[in-house]
Amino acid sequence: MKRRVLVALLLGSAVGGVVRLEAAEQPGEIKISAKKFEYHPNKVTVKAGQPVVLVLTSEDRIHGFKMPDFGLRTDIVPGQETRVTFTPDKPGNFSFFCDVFCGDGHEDMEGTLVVEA
Ligand SMILES: [Cu+2]
Repeated sequence: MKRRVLVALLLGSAVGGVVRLEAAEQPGEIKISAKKFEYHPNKVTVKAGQPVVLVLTSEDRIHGFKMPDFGLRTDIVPGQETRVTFTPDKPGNFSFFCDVFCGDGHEDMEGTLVVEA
C-alpha cells in the first residue's frame, strides 16, 4: 500500500517536471566551483533573456565572484552554496573574476560568460 502511494507520487512529480520545463520559465542552474586560481568551468554559455542561477562553491578558501557587466558580486565560502540569480539581458562575452585576494595566481582567476542572442 505504501509503495503504491510512493509510485503515484513519483509519477506525479515527473509529469509536473515536464510541464514546468516546457514553460521554460524555470531558471537553469549552473554550477561553478572555485579554487586557487581558477573557476571550473571557466566558460559558461547562456541564453539572453532566460533567468539563470549560478551555484557557486569553493574547494579551498574564500574567493570572490565579480561580474561588473551585470552588477554582480559575492563571496564564495567553502562549505556553502552561494546562489546568484539573474537574467542576462544582453548578448556578448562578459568576464567574471575573483576579487578576494587569494594568493600568487589571484590576478589570473577569471572566466567568461557567453550570452547568446
Ligand atoms: Cu582571488
